[in-house]
Amino acid sequence: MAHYGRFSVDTDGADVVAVRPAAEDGDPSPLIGNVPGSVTHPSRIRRPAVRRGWLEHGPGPTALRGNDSYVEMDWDEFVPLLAGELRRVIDRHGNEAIYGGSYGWGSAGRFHHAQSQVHRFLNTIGGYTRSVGNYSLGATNVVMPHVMGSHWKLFSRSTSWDVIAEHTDLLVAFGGVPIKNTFVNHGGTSHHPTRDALHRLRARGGRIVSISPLADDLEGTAERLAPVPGSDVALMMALAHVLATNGWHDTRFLERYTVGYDRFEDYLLGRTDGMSKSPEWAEALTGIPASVTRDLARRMARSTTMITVTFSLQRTRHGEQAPWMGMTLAAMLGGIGVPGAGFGHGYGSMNEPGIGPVPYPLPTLPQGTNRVPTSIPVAAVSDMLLNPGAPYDYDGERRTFPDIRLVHWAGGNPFHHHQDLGRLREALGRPDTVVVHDPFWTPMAKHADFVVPSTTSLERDDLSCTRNDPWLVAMPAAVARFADSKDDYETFTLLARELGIEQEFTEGRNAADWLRHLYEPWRAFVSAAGRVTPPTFAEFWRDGAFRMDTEDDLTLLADFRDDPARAPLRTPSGRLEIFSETIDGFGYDDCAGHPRWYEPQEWLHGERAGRFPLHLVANQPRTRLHSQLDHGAVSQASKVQGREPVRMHSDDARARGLADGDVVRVFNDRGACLAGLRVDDGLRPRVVQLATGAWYDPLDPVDPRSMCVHGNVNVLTEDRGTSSLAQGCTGQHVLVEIEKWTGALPPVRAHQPPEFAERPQK
Ligand SMILES: Nc1nc2c(c(=O)[nH]1)N[C@H]1C(S)=C(S)[C@@H](COP(=O)(O)OP(=O)(O)OC[C@H]3O[C@@H](n4cnc5c(=O)[nH]c(N)nc54)[C@H](O)[C@@H]3O)O[C@H]1N2
Ligand SMILES: Nc1nc2c(c(=O)[nH]1)N[C@H]1C(S)=C(S)[C@@H](COP(=O)(O)OP(=O)(O)OC[C@H]3O[C@@H](n4cnc5c(=O)[nH]c(N)nc54)[C@H](O)[C@@H]3O)O[C@H]1N2
Ligand SMILES: [Mo]
Repeated sequence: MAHYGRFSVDTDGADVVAVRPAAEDGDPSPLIGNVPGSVTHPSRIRRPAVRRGWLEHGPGPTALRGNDSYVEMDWDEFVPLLAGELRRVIDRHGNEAIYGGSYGWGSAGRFHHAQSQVHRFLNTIGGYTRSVGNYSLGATNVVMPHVMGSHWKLFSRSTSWDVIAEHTDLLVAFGGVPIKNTFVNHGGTSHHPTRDALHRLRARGGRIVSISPLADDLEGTAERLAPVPGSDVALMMALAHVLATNGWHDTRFLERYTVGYDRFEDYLLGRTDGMSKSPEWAEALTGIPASVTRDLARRMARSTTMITVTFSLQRTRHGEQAPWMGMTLAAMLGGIGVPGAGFGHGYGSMNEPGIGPVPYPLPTLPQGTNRVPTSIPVAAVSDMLLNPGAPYDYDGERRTFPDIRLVHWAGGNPFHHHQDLGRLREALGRPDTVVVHDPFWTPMAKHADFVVPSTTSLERDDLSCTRNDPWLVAMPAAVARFADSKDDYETFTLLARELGIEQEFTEGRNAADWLRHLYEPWRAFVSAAGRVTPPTFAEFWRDGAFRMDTEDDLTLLADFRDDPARAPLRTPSGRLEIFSETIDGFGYDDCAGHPRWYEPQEWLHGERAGRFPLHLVANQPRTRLHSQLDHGAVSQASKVQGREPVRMHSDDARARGLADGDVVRVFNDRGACLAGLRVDDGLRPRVVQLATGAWYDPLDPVDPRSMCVHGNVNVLTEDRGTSSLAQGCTGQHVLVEIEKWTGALPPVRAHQPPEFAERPQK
């Protein structure tokens, strides 16, 4: 099982040679095609390694990270060296000086989950500075609990695909419903129902409106609106304006289930700021004719309408506004809690929304307790490393950044997920020591002082399951461990032994014991709850899978609609908060008490567009999961002369003298990368698209702002939070210019290991 689907493999003993999707998946993900050959790929980390400069000069800030050679060594030598450095940092600076946020997706599997393992280990040695939130939903995770009482319910208890297929007449999809993203769900996914559900909706006569700069964000027939990227909230405001001015809004619903509509309406109609958010007002921002907006609003008011907003819309500056305004618009239509109507968030972002949840907890590795209270919003990592002691705002608090001396990473790739990689490289030069566990020589591993060779999920026994999927799946090791790699659990066990805390970390169990230990108490709990009786561990392992029950045919917030007094929301008012006293009380100038239109910086109407006239959408890759297995066959087949493809409308290509297949330079004032041009008239003119995930490959590793020759879009993006409220990731949008690359074509070395060196003489 992988995050992108369930499959079985053929091996030659050392590596996977073929993959077959699970039989019950009617629409398997092509991403599994990246797996063959990955276990023994030349980019695997063979042995523990330490950066040469660290061995020579010891811990300390350095510009050499990302620009140095490595000394391979035995585990026997490596473990005491790393344990000694952890001990030194704790003794001298305290546990708060360890940053163990370690954001990232790692691999599927409940026990060998790298992030859980590193957190459990760091908790055992006294705690660490952690991160809160994620890159996926940075804004949503903070704003929606204030205004809807929860964020996770939006996904895990979302209206089921079956209900949408059967009841929705009009699906208005901000960001479309991109099938490519539904290949994936965190923790694994056994079937892919989205395409079929959309097909059934249409077959019933339902209509879909895809609102997106990219035509292929919705497959099959749909009406399409392509507003200026970043202007969706203005379009939603205009739709709300038409409802309000025609009296088509559901005042009974608003009175009974929401608070603060009046204050919002004062803003909407321009009573507070003299600016009516009319379709004509919006047209100047969105480029969508006012008549089209009026017509759509009328249809929305007359039909069973589901409004859905992809995650991408909140991964931009002021990202809080899109889900909040989407909820507000759905509340005005009055359909929240009605089958097939209301609000959804993330249909087409992940395979989770629309699939029923398992109604009991899942087997989970306990991470222990963190005795360090310090945390940062996850996307503030460079800010923290560069500005120890500096103040910042977050969710109503005024906080200060801790002083980090050691960064410990397992299961994530900041050179994939973070913005402004030039700035990240400077930030990674600050701590005394950087530790990275990964199976592969990723760019992050190439910036580490201690490089720990991890196994992949194909080399170890594990079990997988996730909240919104019926299958608990055994993941027996398929091949032998590669070279000198170890499971992260084993590495942490060795480190714990060296530090004298092995018993606390392992509780006397090896990995096989732990699998049974996660499973059997869970089995007892579920059996006692009386719904199903899972098989014994031995039976489960023999059969390879167990089908749990899921709650199907859900309608989001149906219980709240039935009886808001009995099933209140966990907001201060118990209702949907169109106006939030709490948020208003924070007094932020970039996130007020009700949804508002804020003009972004990275967009086509702004001043910056004069210098960088193309709006780049940095979305999720169709051909891989993030940066994982970028060297796999499916990912490689999409590259153009070895570079990540960038898509552009033919008008824009012609204006620049560019042709399909050209290598181009994509640039702005933060950085530049090479990419391979694909001309595609499915894009809105002046919008270009370059997915995340090409491994960072600097032409000159000495220069932190060097051009990436491979096409990593995050050399271009701005490292700035969504707002003072959530400080979420804003990597989705960036302004750029593109020109033909006329120089010699530099080789792509991203998937090669670094230089190895002899041990320095002291
Ligand atoms: N510009 C821009 N940037 C973005 C986004 C965007 O829209 N635009 N999207 C953001 C989003 S939503 C996300 S979720 C992030 C994703 O960012 P990440 O989750 O950091 O990306 P991955 O490539 O999945 O990194 C996982 C790493 O774990 C390693 N790994 C796999 N198995 C194991 C294991 O068993 N042990 C260890 N130690 N390591 C393992 C893999 O080799 C890989 O290097 O990116 C974000 N970045
Ligand atoms: N194949 C694949 N699937 C994945 C992942 C992956 O790496 N690969 N990653 C997974 C993860 S971790 C996450 S969090 C989700 C992320 O899910 P999302 O963030 O929703 O995914 P994206 O592909 O980044 O964006 C979806 C679409 O939104 C559109 N869009 C962008 N900006 C705007 C805008 O301003 N207005 C409108 N109307 N539309 C806009 C883009 O055209 C884009 O294709 O995806 C998951 N699914
Ligand atoms: Mo994500």
